[in-house]
Amino acid sequence: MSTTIDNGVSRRTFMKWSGVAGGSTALVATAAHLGMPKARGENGDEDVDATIWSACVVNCGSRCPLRLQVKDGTVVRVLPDNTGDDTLWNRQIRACVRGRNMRERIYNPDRIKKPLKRVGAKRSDGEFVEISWDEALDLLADKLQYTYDTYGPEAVYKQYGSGVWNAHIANSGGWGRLFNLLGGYLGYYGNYSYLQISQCTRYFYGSPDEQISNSIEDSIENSRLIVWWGNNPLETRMSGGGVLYTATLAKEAGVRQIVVDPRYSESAAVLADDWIALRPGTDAALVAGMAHVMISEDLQDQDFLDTYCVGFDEDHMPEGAPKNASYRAYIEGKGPDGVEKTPEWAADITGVPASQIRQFARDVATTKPVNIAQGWGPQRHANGENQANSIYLLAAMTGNVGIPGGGTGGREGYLWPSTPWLDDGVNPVATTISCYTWTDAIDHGPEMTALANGVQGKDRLETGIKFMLVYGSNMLASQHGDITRTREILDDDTKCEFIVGMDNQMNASMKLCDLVLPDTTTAERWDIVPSEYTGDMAYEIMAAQAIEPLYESRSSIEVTYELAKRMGVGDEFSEGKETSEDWARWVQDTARENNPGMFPTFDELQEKGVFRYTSPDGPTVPLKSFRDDPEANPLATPSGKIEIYSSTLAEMADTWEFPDPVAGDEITPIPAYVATREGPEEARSQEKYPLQCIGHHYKARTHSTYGNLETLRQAHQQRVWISPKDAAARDITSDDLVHVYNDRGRIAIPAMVTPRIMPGVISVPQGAWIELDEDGVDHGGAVNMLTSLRMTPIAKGNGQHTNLVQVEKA
Ligand SMILES: Nc1nc2c(c(=O)[nH]1)N[C@H]1C(S)=C(S)[C@@H](COP(=O)(O)OP(=O)(O)OC[C@H]3O[C@@H](n4cnc5c(=O)[nH]c(N)nc54)[C@H](O)[C@@H]3O)O[C@H]1N2
Ligand SMILES: Nc1nc2c(c(=O)[nH]1)N[C@H]1C(S)=C(S)[C@@H](COP(=O)(O)OP(=O)(O)OC[C@H]3O[C@@H](n4cnc5c(=O)[nH]c(N)nc54)[C@H](O)[C@@H]3O)O[C@H]1N2
Ligand code: SF4
Ligand SMILES: [Mo]
Repeated sequence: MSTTIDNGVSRRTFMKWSGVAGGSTALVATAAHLGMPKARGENGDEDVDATIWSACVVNCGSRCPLRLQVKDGTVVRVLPDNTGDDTLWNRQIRACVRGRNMRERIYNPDRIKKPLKRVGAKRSDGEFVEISWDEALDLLADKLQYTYDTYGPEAVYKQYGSGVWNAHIANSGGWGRLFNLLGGYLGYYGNYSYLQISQCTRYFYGSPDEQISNSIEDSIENSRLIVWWGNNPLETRMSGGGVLYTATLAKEAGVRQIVVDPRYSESAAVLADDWIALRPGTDAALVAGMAHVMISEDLQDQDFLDTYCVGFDEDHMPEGAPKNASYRAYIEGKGPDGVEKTPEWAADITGVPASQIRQFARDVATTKPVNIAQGWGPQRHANGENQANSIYLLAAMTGNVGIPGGGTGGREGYLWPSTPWLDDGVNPVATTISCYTWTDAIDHGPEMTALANGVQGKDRLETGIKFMLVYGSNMLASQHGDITRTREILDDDTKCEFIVGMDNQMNASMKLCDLVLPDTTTAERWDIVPSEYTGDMAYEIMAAQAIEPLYESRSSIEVTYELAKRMGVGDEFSEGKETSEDWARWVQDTARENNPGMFPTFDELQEKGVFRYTSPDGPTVPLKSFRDDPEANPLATPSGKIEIYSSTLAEMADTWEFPDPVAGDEITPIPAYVATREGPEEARSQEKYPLQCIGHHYKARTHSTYGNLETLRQAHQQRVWISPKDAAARDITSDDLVHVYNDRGRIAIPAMVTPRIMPGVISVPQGAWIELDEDGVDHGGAVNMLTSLRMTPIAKGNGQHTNLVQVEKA
């Protein structure tokens, strides 16, 4: 008998009784409504059997401990961290509204209960039968072996997925280790978070990844100004252990703060002394306008530029560069385009008044030191690479790089954890694709080349993706671009022949798989959880098993071990470790071995719950050694200096191929402003899709995770931000149901009419759970119905914030 897997609680029903559309008189969802076990009172240890240290491990950029109180084998209460205090270096790592509702995720009706096998004719039919674990593992082993035998390891793909990113063991769940033992798999480079900045930084700073800036701990002490550039830490770093807390302390310490964002974000509202509202995708033009002011008023740090950089002016160009190719020539209108980049020129593109550009330029150039902390919103655009490099450039022009209180123009710095992740071993396959191009690799893999598609390690792919693992990921149907086109590609099962998913919630991507495996939640297994982007206070959290696995769920590391045994590599896989607890002990023992005298024992950590540590070198000041002695500590760029003009980029501009180019398919050796497909110019030049649509990361969810919690759906509604001007032109008032659409898709979503977003721009909080109707309209409000699969020019990445749309009343 086949069953269509549904979400359990009907969301439409919920929308009615919670008053989402009306925006008032919301009922509070009770445990009984949600089908969860009864909760205990608010506080204290009375009447519970145990209080167990656990954690929220989603990829929100922070991490939080949770104390799970258990009674009769059930989690009855979730309590936050109670170690530490309110001081900077010993701060309490208080969980946000999401983690505190963890019970609702553990006991959610969407939990996958048993292995499921597709029986629908098409993947998108979403029809499954329940099967046993034995059948599931046999099927999986067969398909995997068949793929290796028929197509070779390059046909095996492990999909990007960040749902368990920061648990040392669950992160890979053993899948990479297993595939490596079996012959390897096609890897990807970069990530959806910061693919563009991670690829372009190597040309600017010579760093193989994004170049972080000074930490906010350093800024509290030493900065006179922090510029949050396309950066919204109050919403994207919500843990009490992270930047939400340090940024607020910086505010209390009197450090001036400016936010550059098309939206008056939570960070703008709470932190900012000034808000610079610009059109999305135009940051490089704003920087150019500011550079014009600095040059005209001689405010740039010329000594720094002369000593540490190449490419700023004609006297400091790398050998072989053409005349008038410097950044200064570009600003003064002496470059190939012949256009002077005056504040008025920049105002026309960015929407920021010229007077404000002048003032902002003077502020940034004359307030010393300043930490320009760049978020990843600017680089998630069709011209994301130049956006990111232009913001770096501003830090260099003002001489803030490598000094206390200053910064590189990258994202606020942190201390990377010293605890080890599960060892995946070495992938025998060297070929990789950009993480955004897997739909291409399924659709027409063998046509993908190094020069046109960014294939690395090989000139051309030999085969398309034939087998795909989707673990801790909602990429197939929610988080990748262009949901409708992606579903079409996946529905053709002659292309990707087998898809296996493993999750603990029946998300929309699981519904597109051929085999679905029920994972445990963190509460049902052991792990060790490291901090991540939490600033200079790093920590580790004990995530102990609090309850037995629900239903027939099994932890991934135990499932991959079973599979390894079936496929003849059991011993190599386990090296004596069989359970999640064995592996958690291995993490702690290895951390202790690698860092003598530093970490507590496994048993001590189980008692303490949280262990905090800091760097003996003090707060993070990146590139300090380069600043102190550039001869002795050159950067890894060809010149050893900061390359404002990059000869490597110039060469790529000549050799890389752009088949069927659109506006923006262009590489420039300097961080020039490049007008792209679906940018502000195009918005103005036609009437069909006149609004720029971005999709900010939202406090209701971490991407799609927590998106099926009724409590959070009530607390933080899914609504599209639209300015009063654009709303009035369409006769829209707040809470009206509107349609947002373009040629790629259509969503139905309530409006939030607000002056907190600039005219001409709308924002759909990203990550909503899709609810497609028969016509392919999404009633969940998922922004990726509107986004494009087109790659950015250098990184071949996800310009998912670059979209043009129209909005109309439903
Ligand atoms: N339009 C647009 N799209 C975007 C972005 C954007 O800004 N705009 N942002 C991009 C970014 S930065 C990212 S990182 C990606 C994120 O995209 P994803 O990595 O797909 O993140 P989630 O949507 O949170 O999906 C994570 C999945 O992991 C599951 N999970 C949680 N815990 C466990 C567990 O213990 N075991 C298993 N097996 N699964 C678990 C969750 O249930 C969820 O289904 O989205 C990208 N997509
Ligand atoms: N609550 C919550 N926290 C999260 C996540 C989540 O989903 N929810 N996701 C986590 C993950 S995986 C990541 S990668 C990070 C993402 O962190 P970011 O990528 O920094 O987050 P975004 O919201 O995409 O963008 C940050 C800000 O940039 C603005 N912006 C968009 N386009 C432009 C532009 O062209 N120029 C400028 N100047 N600003 C622009 C947006 O309005 C937004 O306020 O957040 C992490 N934290
Ligand atoms: S979502 Fe992030 S900030 Fe919130 S509880 Fe989880 S780890 Fe902490
Ligand atoms: Mo991300």
